[in-house]
Amino acid sequence: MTESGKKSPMPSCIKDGWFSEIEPMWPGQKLSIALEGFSSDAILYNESSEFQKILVFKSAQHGNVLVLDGVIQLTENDEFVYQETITHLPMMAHENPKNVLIVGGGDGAVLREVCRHKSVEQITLVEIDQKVIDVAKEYFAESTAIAFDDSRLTIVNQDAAEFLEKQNASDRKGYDVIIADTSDPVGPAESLFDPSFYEQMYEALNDGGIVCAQSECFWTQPELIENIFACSSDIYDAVEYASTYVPTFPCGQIGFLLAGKGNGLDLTKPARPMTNELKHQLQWYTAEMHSASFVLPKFLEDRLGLLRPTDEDYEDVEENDASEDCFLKGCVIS
Ligand code: SPD
Repeated sequence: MTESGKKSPMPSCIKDGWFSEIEPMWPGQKLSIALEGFSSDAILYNESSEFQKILVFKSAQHGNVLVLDGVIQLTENDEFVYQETITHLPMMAHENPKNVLIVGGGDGAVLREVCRHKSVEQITLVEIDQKVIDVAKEYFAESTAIAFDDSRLTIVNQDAAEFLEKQNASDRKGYDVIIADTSDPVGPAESLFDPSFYEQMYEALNDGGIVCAQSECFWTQPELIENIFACSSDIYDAVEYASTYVPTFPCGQIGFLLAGKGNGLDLTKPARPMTNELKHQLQWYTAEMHSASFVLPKFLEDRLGLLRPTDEDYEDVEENDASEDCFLKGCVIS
């Protein structure tokens, strides 16, 4: 039933008890997830907000699933991978993050992860669609939407590009970390993939500040990634691309653009040790995972123009050396 009491039409992405994700950004493929009991009774919410179609259903194997405009945003079963990666990469690459901006993130999961950091004093969450927050509080109350009561949080319902433009024109203090937890660049998040938004985020950072933005799948969107990486390299002082695995996202893969303001930043390593408390709370992120996220396939490194060691960086060892190791600037590679 809709909120006005009328029966909602069955969404076209659900047929015979299966949800199928079909999107022109990834033509020729569709991930399908079974509804619990293969029944439309498992549809928990199916309404259009001012900005998008919002669907929540209970799945057979993946817990509750949040879908915006027909695209999976999270399943309760695997969401921790994406949320921990997009959050703790920038939070741990920063030495002491105090003021954090979350762009989007209405499901509350990035907020949940940011709140684990005791150094944080202020969190601003700019979500254009309050309905996503309301739906998350109702249907993801025990998984993603558990930190909306945190006293450090301010919620703003506004387009994040407009929000930053206005804020940058004022003399408000900047952010240490900005996390752009957006949907795909179709619909309400389109403006958040524009180079001008990357400029706005740079301006909104403190010195030493770090941006981490959802940056799509390298199998389906390599051009978009290449463009965002190139434009960010013109704007920021340090730029990297990280990748992780999310089984219910297209091709099971999603990437993140990390970019920093200031000299001497190394985004590819944690800047400090994790507390034992944080270690125990997480399921995916570790210091090793942090570095490993930046190991990319050769074709993507080539597209992004990332420098790899050349043959001249290697020295062959003596032919009679039984180990046949070679040496790269002091590292042994067997
Ligand atoms: N193609 C799916 C990209 C979804 C990214 N947003 C996920 C939001 C989870 N907090």
